[in-house]
Amino acid sequence: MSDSVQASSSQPFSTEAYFQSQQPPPTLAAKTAQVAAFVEKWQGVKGKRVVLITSGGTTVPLESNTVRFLDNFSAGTRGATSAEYFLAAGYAVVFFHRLHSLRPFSRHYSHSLNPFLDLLTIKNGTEIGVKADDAAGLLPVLRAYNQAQESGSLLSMDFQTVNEYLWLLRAITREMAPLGRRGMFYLAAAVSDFFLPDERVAEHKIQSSVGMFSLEMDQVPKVLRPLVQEWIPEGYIVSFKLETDENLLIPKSRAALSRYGHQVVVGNDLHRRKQEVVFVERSAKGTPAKGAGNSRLTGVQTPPVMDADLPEVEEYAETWLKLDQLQGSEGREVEIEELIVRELVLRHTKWTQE
Ligand code: PAZ
Repeated sequence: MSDSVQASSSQPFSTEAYFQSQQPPPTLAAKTAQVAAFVEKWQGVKGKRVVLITSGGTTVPLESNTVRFLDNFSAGTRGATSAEYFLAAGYAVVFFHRLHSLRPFSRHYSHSLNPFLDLLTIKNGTEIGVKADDAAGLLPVLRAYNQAQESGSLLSMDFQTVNEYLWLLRAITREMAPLGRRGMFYLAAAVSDFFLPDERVAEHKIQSSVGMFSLEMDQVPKVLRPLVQEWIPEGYIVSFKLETDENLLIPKSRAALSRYGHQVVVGNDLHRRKQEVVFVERSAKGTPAKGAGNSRLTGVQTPPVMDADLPEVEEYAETWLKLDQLQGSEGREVEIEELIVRELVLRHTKWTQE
């Protein structure tokens, strides 16, 4: 299919035009109410911090009775793993994830890598137990899972299409806005850059009799801009930048930071993402970006910008987190998400105290 896919060169949708023209998902009201109740519960707990984690990839359906859709590689490992570390750090977590992608706790026993039936034994012909070798590893996972269930500190909510993702993201972030600086937004989902507007989605399965099939897609609006400036003006916002060309990682991460004016971009290379990431931030001395992209800092409203319009930025700080630098110093297996979350919690604490 990739040979026949090409992006449209027409003007991209603004966020406003997108929400005016594309249908909301039928679950919007019910899911928004769930988030509202979750936020209300935790807002009443003094000092409790709440993080929204977006996780997994979005789909772009080609038919409304969907047989075929475009997808991406993300399994949701980053989001599901990070959720566990945020819970352990005392956060309440809204885990906004792609349907059927990895989830906190159960990720350790995914059907393909570690099927849970392999952990079980039958005792006395009728009772089920856990194999002794596996019980030690299962115990802390089960304890943490039970703790999250009992305290109600994990709210899981799914999306599938990019349209569902966008509508729900706006609704969830707006509900979380009253948390002010106690809210963190950890945007690790791999969101499609292109979509098919409702009016160009075929109703029924596209027939092979159409002959050659070509697809013209529109650009998904860059919602990070209104998210930072309007939906959650006080939240601590962490976006992720994925690249496959390592030379682009830092410049593109800086450009995102400069353009949207949020707090951190975590850059990662597709193949090295489980071993290392880079935090790109404004350095203490750093001069905020001039013109477009810094309106969160200056209160100035600016129009959308294209790559060519990127503002000049003077100072950034880059911090690499690399598993191989630990060289076994922790004496146990460490996941990169533990380091990411540890660093972010420190920064968020500072942010809430400022
Ligand atoms: O889900 P996963 O663990 O397989 O991958 C995580 C990731 C690479 C999708 C995430 O770290 C990320 O970079 N998300 C943003 C992707 C983007 O630039 O749109």
